[in-house]
Amino acid sequence: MDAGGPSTPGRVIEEGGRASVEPKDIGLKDEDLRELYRLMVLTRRADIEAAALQRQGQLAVYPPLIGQEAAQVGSAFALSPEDYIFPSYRELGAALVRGVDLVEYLHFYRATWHGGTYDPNELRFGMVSVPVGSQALHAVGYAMGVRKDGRNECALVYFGDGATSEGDLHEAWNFAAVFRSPVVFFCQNNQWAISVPVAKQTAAPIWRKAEAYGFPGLLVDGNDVLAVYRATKEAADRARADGTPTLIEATTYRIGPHSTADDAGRYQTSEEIEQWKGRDPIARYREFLEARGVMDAESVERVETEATEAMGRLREGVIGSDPRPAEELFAWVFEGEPSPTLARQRDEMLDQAGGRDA
Ligand SMILES: Cc1ncc(C[n+]2csc(CCOP(=O)(O)OP(=O)(O)O)c2C)c(N)n1
Ligand SMILES: [Mg+2]
Repeated sequence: MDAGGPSTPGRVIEEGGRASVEPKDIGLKDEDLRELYRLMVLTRRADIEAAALQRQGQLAVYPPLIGQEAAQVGSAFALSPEDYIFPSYRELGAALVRGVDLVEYLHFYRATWHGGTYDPNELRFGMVSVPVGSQALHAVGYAMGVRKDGRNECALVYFGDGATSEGDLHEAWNFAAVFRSPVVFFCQNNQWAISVPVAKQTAAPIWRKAEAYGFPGLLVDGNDVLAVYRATKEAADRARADGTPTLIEATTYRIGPHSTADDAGRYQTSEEIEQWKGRDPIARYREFLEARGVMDAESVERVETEATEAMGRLREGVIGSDPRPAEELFAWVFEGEPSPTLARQRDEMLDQAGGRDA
């Protein structure tokens, strides 16, 4: 795909709901188009629900993704089930696409378990990773293993614009290139890293950094779910075929605060937020679907009804979920017996917490 210059991100859905590419030419049938819409709506509703649960004291903290639904759903949907996703902390939408139980996912934000209680290997969706950029190294290491094993899979790692200032990303890019590791580096450039704007993060466009490491980089409109899908599909196919990594920069916007602990009104202007709300990825996609006759008011309403029911179950599940047994914190650090130091720390902690059932 021609990535264009930094001011012309790759796009499929044009003004007025027209498409510059036939969806079937990028492998999407009408039912896939409807599924993408459904997943984006469920993502938004779950995101709003999680933020509300935090306000009600049911979650300790939550980082909203509102505005980034197309970037997450379009990219996760483009992968094969065997491909492994390495998320940061903001990828509830990608988790949902993968079929991760969101109650289990939200255990992390309820502070009742570290990383979520789902099995990362079963759904090939790694644990929530908060140290910025660290998951890029995990993804490359995994992809190096995939290549050595000769498996037809790739890894996709999500990270933000801010993460590109971390050494971890640069090490990951270089290793991936030198060892031809099948990785898709998916940067959601949501314009902010907490209160630091992207202009203070990097002097050069993010997507162009790939060239120096020796693999393709491209810029895509992250609020265009079909453009994101196409770019990710091509990158994943290329990675599986011969181990070529790709860096995708998806331009989008963080409509909400960095997290529920942030006061974004201190640095984001309301004009900027309003401007990006006008580029809402779900409204834009719905306009496209309705213009093609793939969805109508009734099918749109059915998705809302399904989402309302799913959110009721999500609320109930989160509110009803208990802390995990404290000793589990120590259980899987080593395979087999814990080291003597770890066993001592565990026993001390359990004594202080009032016994093994604490
Ligand atoms: C190594 C490290 N440094 C600092 C932090 C604190 N921190 C958490 S998120 C964040 C900003 C990351 O911004 P970006 O990569 O753009 O991702 P976004 O939050 O916008 O999704 C920072 C500095 C951290 N978690 N880890
Ligand atoms: Mg960011």
